[in-house]
Amino acid sequence: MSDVAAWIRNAEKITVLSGAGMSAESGVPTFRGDGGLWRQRGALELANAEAFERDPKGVWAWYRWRQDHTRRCVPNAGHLALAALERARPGQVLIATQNVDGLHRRAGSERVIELHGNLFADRCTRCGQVHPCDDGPVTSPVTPEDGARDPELVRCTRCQGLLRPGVVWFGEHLPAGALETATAAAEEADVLLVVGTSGVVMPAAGLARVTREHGGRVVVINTEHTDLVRAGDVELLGGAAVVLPELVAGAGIALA
Ligand code: BJW
Ligand code: ZN
Repeated sequence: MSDVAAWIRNAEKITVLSGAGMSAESGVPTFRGDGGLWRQRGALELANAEAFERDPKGVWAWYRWRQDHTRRCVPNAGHLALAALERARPGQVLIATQNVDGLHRRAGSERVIELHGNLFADRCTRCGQVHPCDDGPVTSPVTPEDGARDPELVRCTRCQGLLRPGVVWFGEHLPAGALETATAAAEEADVLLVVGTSGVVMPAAGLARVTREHGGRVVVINTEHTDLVRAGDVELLGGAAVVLPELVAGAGIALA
């Protein structure tokens, strides 16, 4: 831990790759493992284009629930520590997140690349128009227990096309420019913090290799060991909301 804090203190560029475990202590469920179930259906069963084509209402029910649930979640001490790090080192920190929950920005981080889109940016399947939905009231339209009610299918105000969640499903391209910006940041990074991801989804998981190949240090922070860890990396086992504040404070940066 003290070595890593010293690397952070001395780094000119710090990049963060975050995954679902980053928000676990905020109460946002992860995808894989015990947390990834909704109405007895696996998250990955629902988070894909085929499921949406087959059963748009069923998939929307899950996403409306997630929108509603996520609005009630607040950034945890890990998100806040990364925001403090960026405030202390403006222009030197970039977060490439696989998360669609918006919690890094709500914590105050500004240089955030959302590799897998955003939960609150519904998009038209026909014309691509984005319909932001992040300022609505918390309405509890559907809960996991509420199996009977289905959400309304919303249509685009411009072309009447069906709206879909503004996220990236398997087989779909990442948002324009997102991977390029994240890759450049991984190349430049003196330190890459890989936080709370199982590291099985490409191309995000490949960013760790990019940093290693360019001579940067890779620090993997996770509650469990993952196959992302390679010789020369440092693995810090623990929750993101515990490890990140310790690390940032250890680098001499005030958290508040
Ligand atoms: C804690 C903790 C705590 C718990 N503290 N830690 C190369 C090789 C092979 C396949 C591919 C390849 N390139 C592309 C592919 C295909 C595919 C892919 O990767 N497949 C593999 C699975 C085999 N990739 C794609 O399709 C991507 N698109 C693409 O590459 O486009 C290019 C292209 C397109 C078309 C033609 C040709 C090229 C798109 C990937 C989209 C992923 N989408 C999802 C759903 C998003 C929508 C939504 O939110 O609903 O993204 S899937 C899901 O997995 C979600 C996540 O962002 C992503 C990663 O999951 P993550 O974040 O790692 O979560 P978990 O749950 O897996 O892990 C949580 C971790 O936290 C665990 O390790 C815990 O231990 C830990 N943890 N509590 C710290 N408190
Ligand atoms: Zn449209």
